[in-house]
Parts: sequence; structure tokens; C-alpha cells
Amino acid sequence: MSTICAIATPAAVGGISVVRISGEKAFDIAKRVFSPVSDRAISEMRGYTAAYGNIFDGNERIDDGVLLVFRAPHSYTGEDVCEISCHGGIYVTRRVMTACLKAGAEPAAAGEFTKRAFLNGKLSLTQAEAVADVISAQGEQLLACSNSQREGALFRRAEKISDMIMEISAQISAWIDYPDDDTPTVTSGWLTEKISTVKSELDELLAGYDTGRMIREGISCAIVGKPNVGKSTIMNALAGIRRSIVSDVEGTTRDAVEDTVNICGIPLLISDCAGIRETSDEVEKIGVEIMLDKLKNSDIALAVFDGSRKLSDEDERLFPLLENKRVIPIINKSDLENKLDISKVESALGKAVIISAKTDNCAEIIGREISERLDILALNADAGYLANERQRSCVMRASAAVNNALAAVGAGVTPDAVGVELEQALSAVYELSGKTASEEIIDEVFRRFCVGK
Ligand SMILES: Nc1nc2c(ncn2[C@@H]2O[C@H](COP(=O)(O)OP(=O)(O)OP(=O)(O)O)[C@@H](O)[C@H]2O)c(=O)[nH]1
Ligand SMILES: [Mg+2]
Repeated sequence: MSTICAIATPAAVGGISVVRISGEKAFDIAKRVFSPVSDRAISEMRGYTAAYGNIFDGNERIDDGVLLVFRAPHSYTGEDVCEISCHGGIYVTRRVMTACLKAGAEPAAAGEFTKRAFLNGKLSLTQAEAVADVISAQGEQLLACSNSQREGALFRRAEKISDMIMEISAQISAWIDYPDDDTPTVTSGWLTEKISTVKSELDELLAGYDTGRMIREGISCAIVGKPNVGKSTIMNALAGIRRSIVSDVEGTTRDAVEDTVNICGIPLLISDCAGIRETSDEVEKIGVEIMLDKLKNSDIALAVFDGSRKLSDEDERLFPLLENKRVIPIINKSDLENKLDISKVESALGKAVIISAKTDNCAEIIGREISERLDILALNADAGYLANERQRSCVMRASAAVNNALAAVGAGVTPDAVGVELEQALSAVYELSGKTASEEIIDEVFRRFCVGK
């Protein structure tokens, strides 16, 4: 395999930059570009040691820096790795990189270091995917979740499931191959019980996908309600700055105004939308369309009502739109006399939060409410969630095969036919952890990495 090289730090000015080299010729290349001041031979350096020295492009000294040495297999990639830390200027770092290329290295593709780590058995595919998530983590929970995946939480769950499937398959094979021996008879009751346990493990993984997605991508939250109820005032309180225009003119907000805040370590992407009402104003109509779209795609909606007014038809038009959605009804303007039939709102949408966006600390109250209703604090970042569509589709395929196996048992077909379905399930679970993933899938996974990782 070729020896690859890349700048592992961002293309920005900083204290130091790191150029990473990995492969059989890593030490040769390092020797050509780096000269330790101690005159120590790089080839003699032990793994996990460093040397200070000068960096050369041919005969030209371009910088001074530190060389770190890792010896195969005790490195990130499992190959010989040298890392040169130079001064953190964009130009000087590129010069160091160019010098390494001239000395025989090849430029690394996106994610190629991690891909090599995977191919050399240092990481499972799910662990490799978690590396990319750690790099892009924007919240505390996502970082905790990605780190736990990196330590193999999902991989262990996949292994547990594949072990369970193999145990059943082995029992079926033994029973078919050695029917006269002491092998216990494979009854349909036994098969149903065992396969159902596999099914519930797979179902549990699938059920956690949404939670994992919220941890990863943040929670999208649409603020909806008729005009003038105080949606933009709530948005501004949550954002902590004046993001949306507030006025007593109905239909002030037209386009959706968005911002991201942090709730218990999870990004909350809030959209303040146009007030819902029948309107002949073309621009406002578009605003209402956008609102409906945001509502459809949100994880949770804040449905705002004006407590100082009677419930109107416009308020009630919201109810059917919120069916089957997670919703927090908010009765706003509690500093004014209440005229709203709160019980009617609550019987349609559930327990309401009564606040005054003007006088209460509504960011804290609503933040706490969102966190409680979505059970954010209970999100167990260590559980090992499905982190992307690829992983989910593997589990869905495994689950479909397991369902087929159960149906086959129910229909009374022979155990070997059940075994065929179980094989399918096993291969989907192996694909999840990368044990049998095809080259295209592996390439696809690593394409979303940055160069240098
Ligand atoms: N008394 C009182 N007035 C409030 C409260 N919240 C908002 N308002 C006032 O209600 C009016 C409308 O507030 P907005 O936040 O613009 O309402 P909106 O729902 O975004 O309205 P549209 O953008 O037109 O749909 C403004 O005059 C606010 O100052 C509150 O808790 N108490
Ligand atoms: Mg508004």
C-alpha cells in the first residue's frame, strides 16, 4: 500500500500545524524532510518518541519543528506513522506537505487514515463513523454519544445480536446434520422464543434511531400559533437576543426566523414562523406555507396561544395540524387577565405551560419543559445508537429477515429454511459493523471525512 501524507490540522493560522505521514515508507520520507538536531537517526527512534529538528524541502530549510514517531502496529492507522509539527502558518504548512510529497509520499484522500485503521482492524466500521461524528460534534451530548460509539458501544450491540443469531443457526445446523445424536430437538417454540429475542434487540436499536438523530443533529422546534400571540417574543427570549421583530401588528413575521440555542448540551434549532391565518396577502400566504413545512419537519412544536383573548377559530385551526406531533401548548400573556378556555387547549393538546413572555424568564421555563418532555437528561449517550442512514438500513434489513424467519416458523416450514432467513439477518448485522461491508459502502463511509483524518 502507498505511503500517504496530509495536513491533519485545519487550513487556518494557528500555533502549530501537523503533517501526518502513514505507510511503509513513512520513516524514509521523514528522514528526507526532517533532520533531528541531536543527529539521532530517525530509523532508530522508538515508537511514541519525539525529536526536535529542522524541516527541509530538498536542501532548503523551511522551518523547525517536532517529529513524532509511531511504529506499526501501534499507531492510529496500524502502519508506521510520522507526524511533523511545524509552525502554524498556512504557507509554511503547505511547504512541509509539498516537501513530503516530493520525498515520495502520496496525497491522502478524505478519511484515508481512518480507512486504513479500519482495514488494519484497529476500528470497526461503526467506530470509524463515530470518529467523523466526534470531529463534527457541536454539543456536549453529541460528543459524549460519539465518543461512546468510538469506544464501541454500537459495535458491542451488533456483536451481541450476531452472536445470538449464530447460536440459533448453529443449533439448527447441528440438529439437521446430527439428528441421531444428543442434539436437543429444534422445536418451533424454541425457535420462536430465540428469534423473538433477536427481533426485540433489533427493534430496540431502530426505536432509538430518532433519539440518536436528535442528539446528533439537534432538535428542531417550530414556534406556531395565530398572529400576535407572542411567538417572536418567545423566540427572542429563547435566543437571548432580538432575532425576530416584535410588534402588535398582526402578521409581523413573514419568513421563518431561525436560531440555534443549547439545551442540556443538545442544539435546539428554533424556527419562529408566520402566524397561521387565512390571508389574501401573497407574501403572508407564502409565510404560512413555510410555517406548515417547518411544523411538519420539526421534532417538537411550541403552540402559542394568547391567554388574554378568547379561543378563536384561528387558534383551533392549529389543533388538527398538531395531531401526532410532540407539542408543548403555551398560554402566553399571563400578566394580563385570562380570557382563554385553557381546558379546551389542554384537552386537544395536553398539559399547557402558562407564562408571560414579557415578565417571566421564559427561556428557562420553556427550556426546562422541552428538556423534560423529550427526556433529554435521560438520553443515555453510552447506549450505542444508530448514527446514520447506512446503519439504520442494515438494521432494517436484519429486522425484515428476522420477521421472515418468524413467519417461516409460524408457517411450519423446515428449520433449514428458517436458517436461510437467519443467514440474511446475520449478513445485514455484519454489514453494520463492517465485517462484510462491500468496497463501495466502505468508500462511501470514508468520503464524508476530512482530508488528514
Ligand atoms: N402583555 C403581554 N404582551 C405580550 C407578551 N408577549 C408578547 N406580547 C406582545 O404581543 C404583541 C405581539 O407579539 P409578537 O411576539 O410580535 O407576536 P407574534 O406571535 O410573533 O406575531 P406575528 O409575527 O404577527 O404572527 C407585541 O406587542 C408583544 O409585545 C406577554 O407575555 N404579555
Ligand atoms: Mg412574529
